[in-house]
Amino acid sequence: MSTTNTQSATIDMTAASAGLQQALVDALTHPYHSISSAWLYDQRGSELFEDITELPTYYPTRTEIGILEDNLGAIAAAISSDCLVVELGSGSSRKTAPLLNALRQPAGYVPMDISGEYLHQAAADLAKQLPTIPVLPLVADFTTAFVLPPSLPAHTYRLGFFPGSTIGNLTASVAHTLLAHCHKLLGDGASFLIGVDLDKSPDVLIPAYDDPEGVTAEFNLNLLKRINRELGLTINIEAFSHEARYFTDPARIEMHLVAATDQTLEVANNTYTLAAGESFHTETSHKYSVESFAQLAARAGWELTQHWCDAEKRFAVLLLKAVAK
Ligand code: AVJ
Repeated sequence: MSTTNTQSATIDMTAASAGLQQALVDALTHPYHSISSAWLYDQRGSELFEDITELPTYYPTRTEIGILEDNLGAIAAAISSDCLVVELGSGSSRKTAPLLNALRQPAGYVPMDISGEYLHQAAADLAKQLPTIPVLPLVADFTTAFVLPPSLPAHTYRLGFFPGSTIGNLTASVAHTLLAHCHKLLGDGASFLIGVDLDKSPDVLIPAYDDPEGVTAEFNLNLLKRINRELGLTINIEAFSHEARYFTDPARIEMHLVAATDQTLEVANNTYTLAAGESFHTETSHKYSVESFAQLAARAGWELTQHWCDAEKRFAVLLLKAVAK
């Protein structure tokens, strides 16, 4: 490691902040200013997302929980006993206890999340609630080629569980890579239970991502506050406004932070400008149909066997089975 004076100024920066600075510089050096949505989820961002899930206009979380509750019996009946449950991006694991309770003798539960602290707390809480099921937390990023913990309880099959329509944050190509990796990792006879938000009228979608209470705006603007705090910058947050935009082909919501007036940003001794009306694109949330998602899954070795929706067909929970190779 170099110890020159010019580098010592950056030595206090954590690895995460260095990554954030790189993401910001990348966004500013490209004509289209895109920043990965992963940066939205610092401590405050995660809290704000939890608040979003309670908003009247943000239907996905409560709709998915309703679908799972209403169909637990049918879901459990379709999944073999002695199955190891692997949850991707488990977070608070709040949708998992009812599922594990309903399954016939699950062999164990592997909650997986990128945030270690959050994960271990959630895993400990769950182990208390379900003392007979071995819980083996795994700190990993599901967008990489992750592997399972080396010593697992004996089991016959594996079930992937990926609720929340988190897969919607991924582009079709990254989603394909993830599904193909899980097909390999979960092995023969595996199942995959996955929550997918369905395409619908922008009259419903836009308020879900631009609520009258302004919580989603705060969630989006928190990225700039995080950047200012972690990178020691002075971006004028008041000059930016939150926008949710709906697009087709592929169907998606995009979140943007739009500059009202020309902005000059000083980052790592370089000056960048953002003209009035230009934006940072901070998140994409893809919307599928059951058929379009089934096609994506089929290309990655998964066959749609059953699915469950709410009465208004806003959200779907899909059960996929691994096609034998
Ligand atoms: C956590 C990615 C599923 O896309 O609906 C909610 C994130 N962003 N409101 C979604 C989010 C703004 C959410 N996911």
